Amino acid sequence: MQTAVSTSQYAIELEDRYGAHNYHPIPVVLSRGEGIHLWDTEGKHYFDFLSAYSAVNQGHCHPRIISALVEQAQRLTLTSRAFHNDQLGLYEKFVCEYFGYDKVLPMNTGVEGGETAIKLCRKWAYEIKGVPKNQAKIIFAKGNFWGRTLSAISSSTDPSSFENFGPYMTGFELIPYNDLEALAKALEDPNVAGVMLEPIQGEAGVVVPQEGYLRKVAEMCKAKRVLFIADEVQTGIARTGRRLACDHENVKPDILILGKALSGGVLPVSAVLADDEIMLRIRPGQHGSTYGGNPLACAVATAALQVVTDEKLSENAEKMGVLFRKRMQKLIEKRPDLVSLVRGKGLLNAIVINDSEKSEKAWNFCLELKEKGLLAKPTHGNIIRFAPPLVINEDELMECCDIIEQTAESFKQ
Ligand code: IF1
Repeated sequence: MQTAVSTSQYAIELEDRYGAHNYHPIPVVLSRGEGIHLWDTEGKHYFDFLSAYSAVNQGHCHPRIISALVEQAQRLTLTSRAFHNDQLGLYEKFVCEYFGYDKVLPMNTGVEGGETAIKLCRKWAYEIKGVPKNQAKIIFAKGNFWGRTLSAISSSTDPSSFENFGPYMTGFELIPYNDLEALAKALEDPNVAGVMLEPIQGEAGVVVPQEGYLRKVAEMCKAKRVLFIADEVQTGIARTGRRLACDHENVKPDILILGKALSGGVLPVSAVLADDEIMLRIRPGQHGSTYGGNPLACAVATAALQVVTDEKLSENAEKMGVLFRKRMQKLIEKRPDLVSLVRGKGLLNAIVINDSEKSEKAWNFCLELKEKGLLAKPTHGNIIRFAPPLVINEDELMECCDIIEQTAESFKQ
């Protein structure tokens, strides 16, 4: 049985022949990762500036996380929740104390976290707030992305996410992101149960709301007895220079959704955190998942969070982010024809290529970056997200900025 493909070309051919065509990847076939480094099947080196969409904040194959994985994998990987296991309670205590909540509901993928949060919110609305049955409304922001399930795409404003997948989930309402007036208007409906937002919209192109937006959202929700649900699947776990992006404004969401880097990119682990008034609305047998809270995930997630603390990844993300945006600002001054702006927090940043949304420029720029040994991918059209693992040091960051600058200098389009 072949353990790895012989050449990149062969790998791509196999995927094309046998795999669903639900992605259009940058043409590179990766075979090894370590920290911020990736190598393709031919041994060519790359700096990773996507971090698997912020799932690899701790760096590829972090030794402490891998050893937690290997050690637990040789003992017990999955019991299902039909029985207890000796990892779950310890992990639940650790993660609740880490983020300051009464309880956690463990799931696997980020979108399952979103589905779980919405179920908790609706149930709380019917049983505590007194919203009439099946009338609960959840408010989302236009431009949101929280996954690919039928509920998630029912709140999407991106046709590539929802087109021809209807009919859609009801009870979802959309308002413009970063628009408090629109939120105030939407909150006049007494049946609103929750407002679910990304603190920074990732897929929309790293859209950072005005200072104080999250705090105002939380205050307005509280005043109307509506739950503020923060989707920190991409912005959480030190990515934006704080433990959570909500920490920039000292906001504690009523329901917190985590995923991706919760496991340091080793296996899918997500979590929904809330205090008892909300979390205890779900009674035994009313929600769950085969792998949710499995001992392997508990051991890996504990190690992944420990690494974030011990290696001060939030502080490093904050510091490196300032340096990165300074360098991109210089690039904008040199090549305003190519790059119009840089935005982001911590090490979740994006540059906007000075061209229409439909242009191929951002894609072609990423192909050039790949040739020069740096991997990134456009989000929408003309926006390139830059999100390296949070373990990157200043010298490495400067070297990567040099690559981006050299690519821009030689980029004629
Ligand atoms: C793909 C995008 C990013 C997320 C937020 C929940 C989820 C995601 C804020 C769901 C997942 C992933 C999905 C992945 C690519 C990536 C992505 F381009 F799709 F939109 F990051 F921006 N909340 N985002 O970003 O988590 O169920 O995937 O574990 O679908 O291609 P998941």
